Amino acid sequence: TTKIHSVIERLGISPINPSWSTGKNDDINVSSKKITSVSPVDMQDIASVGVISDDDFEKVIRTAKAAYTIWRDIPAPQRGQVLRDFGDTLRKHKKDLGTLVSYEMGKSLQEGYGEVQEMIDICDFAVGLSRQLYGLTIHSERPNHRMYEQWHPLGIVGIISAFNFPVAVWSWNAALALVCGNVCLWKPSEKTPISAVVCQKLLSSVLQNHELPDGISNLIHGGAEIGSKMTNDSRIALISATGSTKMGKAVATAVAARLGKTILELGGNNAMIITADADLDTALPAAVFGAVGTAGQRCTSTRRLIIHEDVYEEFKKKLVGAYKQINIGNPLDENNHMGPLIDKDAIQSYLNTIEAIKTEGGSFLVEGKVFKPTELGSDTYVQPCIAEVDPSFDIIKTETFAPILYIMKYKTLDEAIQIQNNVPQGLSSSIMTLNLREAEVFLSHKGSDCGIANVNIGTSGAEIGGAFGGEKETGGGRESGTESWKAYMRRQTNTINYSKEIPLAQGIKFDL
Ligand code: UN1
Repeated sequence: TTKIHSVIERLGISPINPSWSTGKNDDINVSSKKITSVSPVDMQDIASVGVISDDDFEKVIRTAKAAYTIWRDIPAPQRGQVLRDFGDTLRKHKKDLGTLVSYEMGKSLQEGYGEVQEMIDICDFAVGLSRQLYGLTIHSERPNHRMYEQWHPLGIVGIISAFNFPVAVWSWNAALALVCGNVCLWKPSEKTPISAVVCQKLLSSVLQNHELPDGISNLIHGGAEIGSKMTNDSRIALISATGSTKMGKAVATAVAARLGKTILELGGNNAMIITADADLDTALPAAVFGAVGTAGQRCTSTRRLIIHEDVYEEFKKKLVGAYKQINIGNPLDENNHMGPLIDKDAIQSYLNTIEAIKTEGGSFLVEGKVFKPTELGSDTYVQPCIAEVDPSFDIIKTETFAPILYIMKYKTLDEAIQIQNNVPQGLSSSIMTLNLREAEVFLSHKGSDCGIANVNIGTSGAEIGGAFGGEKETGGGRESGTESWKAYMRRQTNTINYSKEIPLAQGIKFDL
């Protein structure tokens, strides 16, 4: 705790932080409701933020709109330089910010650092992208005409982020949205607002060094009511939301009603298929990290292992052995693999799911339980558990954000793929095999139906260079790499006539 207090001091976190920030201007609305961030590590209060009032929300939107008219005029490569400086700032603060993320969210210190590394990586990506916002040229069917398409920014991009990646997921959205010429309005999870306060401070200082106005990056705080204020506000052109499928459906409905744009990154129910031709020694750490990393609270966490009957017993034994080696405890201690769940509600859904597994007839290879490490005053630590289930169970079709791993048996690859796809979600998937045919079938159109399909690596830990997101109830959005940037821009098709005629398309004659 002395260590975390010096980190909090170095990062300049006040005990009470403003309900909003547009840059150097922010405000503490003393009468506003407060959200106190409590660390799941030891149940200590970290700091508080205010909930934004209606008047302040208007103020923030006004500032953002004004900033947009300036920011969109700055050439994209120069906007890229701002992101480059932000990346360098993050490099400087990686340890401190990573430690805060670990303490506020409860993920292991290594994963806290890893999250900041993802931010640095996306900044690098954004710098390159700032010179590559390419549009196509098209051959016109008319003589002496030229067609092309160009990409323009949208305006205000709203970012609603989840507790499990309190900083990285924001940065994927913000870095691309900003390079594309948009301004951002971020509402972080009310469970992890302090990490967001620090990110906003760091980015604001970079923007100020470039003598840019307030309103390019904006932070507001609140719960679902503020989220719904954003989704219903037609001044926010795009809402990029990460979280549960339930939340995503509410966002999609509200934004669709005003014909706005969304990027949705929702629940996953990710499976690993372990075939008879798998290298079980690599499958084991991949499966265990996928299932217990971030205490099973990644949207890419491995929730289901679909194991060939010939290697089932052998792998089961290895798995149970590996679970005995997992150290659970204070995530700031680098010897621990796994920290706590985020809060009491998460514990409740962990327990409910365990009950549901038992009701359906599942049996536990490693039993789940809640416990309280003696030196820490928190009781949101759990034992990661493994349940043997039948693929027909209902419970395995829902995502529980906890380290509960289902294992099941299969005979043929077709059957394994059918089991893997037979859930409403479609985020990440993987196959462990040294058999080329099996791997290629899994990656083919009749294979995995997920947005992410891996061979011989696990379901979690995607790199920022690829487009990140999934199908079906995962929401269909893509963030981060390849062409995800296009979702933050509007496409405009331009046809230019440099002839002295006015020929019509499709050969239509219109003689005057
Ligand atoms: C999430 O859980 O919302 O692929 C994002 C991964 C990380 C991102 C997860 N790069 O596991």
